[in-house]
Amino acid sequence: MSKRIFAFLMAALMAVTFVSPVFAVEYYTFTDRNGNDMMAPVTAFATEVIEFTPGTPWTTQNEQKKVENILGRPNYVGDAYTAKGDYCLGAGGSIVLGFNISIFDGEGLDIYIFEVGGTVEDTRVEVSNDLKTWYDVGVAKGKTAGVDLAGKVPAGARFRYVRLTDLKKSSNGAWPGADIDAVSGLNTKAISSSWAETEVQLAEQYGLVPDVLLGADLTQPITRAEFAAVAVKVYEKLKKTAAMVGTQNPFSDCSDPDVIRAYNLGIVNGVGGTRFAPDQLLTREQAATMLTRSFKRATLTGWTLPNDSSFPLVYDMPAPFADDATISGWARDSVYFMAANGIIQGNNGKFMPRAITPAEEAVGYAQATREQALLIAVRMVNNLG
Ligand SMILES: [Ca+2]
Ligand SMILES: [Ca+2]
Repeated sequence: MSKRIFAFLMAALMAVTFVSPVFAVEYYTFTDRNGNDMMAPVTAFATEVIEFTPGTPWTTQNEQKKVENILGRPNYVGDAYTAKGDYCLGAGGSIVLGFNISIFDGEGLDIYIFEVGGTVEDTRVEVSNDLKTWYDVGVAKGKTAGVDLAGKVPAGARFRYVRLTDLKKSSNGAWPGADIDAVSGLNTKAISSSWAETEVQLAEQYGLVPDVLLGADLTQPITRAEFAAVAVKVYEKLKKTAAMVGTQNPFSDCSDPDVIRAYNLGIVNGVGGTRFAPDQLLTREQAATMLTRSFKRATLTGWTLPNDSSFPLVYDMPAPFADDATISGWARDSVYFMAANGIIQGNNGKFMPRAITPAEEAVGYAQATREQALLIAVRMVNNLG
């Protein structure tokens, strides 16, 4: 049994053992060119074509000129002139692919190329994290074949882009050059900023990353629905029990199960009328308020959102933030409760609770990012759990 299969079985075992599975990642399983059983996280396949330059000559077949065929999981079907689902590089052609995860040098192979078709064709594989500096990590032999980054990239480096270049092994026929069905990372981690890396790893270990954020770029702003899912995870971790499936859904614009759970727990409410605005982005003061409610619901017997004022938080008031005057009245108690417990910190003395000016609005000032949300969630569990 390979280590990957073993890890998968362990994950499956833990999923049935614990309320909150630590490894919720789903895997795509396949057999490689040598008959080995392999698996790649389903989030690890290329999601974006950054650029491509067809080779000369290129294929005469319109189906294999569809560059999007290379994205997502392998889906090649058919043979000869009925083939579908692959992209033909053309003789010497190249393509740059983007991923929603970071690929790193882990155990064994790190990137897999799913090459299809009758002729086995080699591809040069390069990796980059900024589309400027590229590292040549070797040749993927045709058919399903992987490359190992070991010794070819700086220690600790991670990559969001892969460039494939056909090596002109077979430049003739209807499909000149390599025919690629899919490309995946095998050793991958969430895209996050270096300052958030420790907490993101802890969030994964603690089971605080909801399914909706698996394979998401964590440097991006977090939506209200995504944040509700994180807030439910925090509640479950602090309460050491699974949240019940929500029974009431008062929202006309959202049926997300985590949002409904969060609503029934009193962690979130709507934005007015029957709207939840699931895709709206969250400000930092809204984030602090929602997660404080997760804490209250998990630890204060009898707490509900409507009777919140009967449950004052007990803490030593820290020094006010420099931008204290811009913190909304409804958020102040939560913000300083979090600050007093070392869960949130200022940046140059400011909390940056929300955007005030149109210019601040325009640049997304004070928007909470996904990794900030996970960082706060981890500190809540560490400091209040
Ligand atoms: Ca490796
Ligand atoms: Ca495909």
